[in-house]
Amino acid sequence: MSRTRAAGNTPRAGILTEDSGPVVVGILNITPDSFSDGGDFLDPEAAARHAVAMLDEGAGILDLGGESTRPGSDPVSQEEELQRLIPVIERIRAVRPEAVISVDTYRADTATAALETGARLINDVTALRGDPRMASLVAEAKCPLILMHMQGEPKTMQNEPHYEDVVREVKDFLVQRAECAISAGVRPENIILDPGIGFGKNLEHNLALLRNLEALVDLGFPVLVGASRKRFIGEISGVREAKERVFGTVATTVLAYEGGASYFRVHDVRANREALAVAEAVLRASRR
Ligand code: HH2
Repeated sequence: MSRTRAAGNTPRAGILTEDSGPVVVGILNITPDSFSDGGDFLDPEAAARHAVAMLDEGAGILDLGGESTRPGSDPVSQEEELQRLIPVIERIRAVRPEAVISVDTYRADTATAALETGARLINDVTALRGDPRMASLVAEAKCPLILMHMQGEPKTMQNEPHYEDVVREVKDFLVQRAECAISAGVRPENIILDPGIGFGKNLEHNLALLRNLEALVDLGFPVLVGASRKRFIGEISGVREAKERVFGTVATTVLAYEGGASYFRVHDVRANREALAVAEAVLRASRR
């Protein structure tokens, strides 16, 4: 049976409760080189202010990153990653202790320090392949875990992405990574799956995944979509400036919600939150 959105059939897992609707995940990149907001939030005070603004606009989760994974990016040292993340987590916790903070990292030591400082979710773009200690750490912490698909690695992933059948291959990969997480002791109800829009994927691949999200939703884990401001939106809309790709991003959010996704990782919280509220109301209305 297809799980494509109709009222009341959202898979419940991670931090979702029985009555939570779609969850907006606000992006906070504490980096000098992220593709759309690099350098904007390197100052911990500016980062914390932006975090609070996103919470006020309706973000249910904040996703903090200390290393860009944009195409062509280089990794940073773990020390640098921690120096960027920890002061910002501390500041957010001081002013909004109830905020749900996710950390975008593939390093177990970074995840440990972030969880100790008050983060509650781990967003691993390598789906537990980046650090052999990550699976057991998350299992022990009993925290939600986002498993994302990526072909290749950020430095070279957009050179020539290739698939026979992108939807089937992404689905098979995520099934295998979820099994790996569960066998390491991660609770199934803590797993969130993500097709990894733009990670080793061209325009056609991204569109196929967004159009066929139910292939992932049908696996029974909640699905997160992160299309915000990405290059394929610029290719379609002709908007070159990443920060101005908000309207195209909103289209992906609404369609992904209709396709069954539960979490939406975005830079522009208010626009996506309002669009989701309207989409939710329409989809809850009865159909003749
Ligand atoms: N996309 C980015 C980073 N992390 N995590 C998940 N789970 N899903 C995504 O689609 C995803 C992600 C890339 O976007 P952004 O954080 O805005 O840029 P950068 O990697 O340049 O910091």
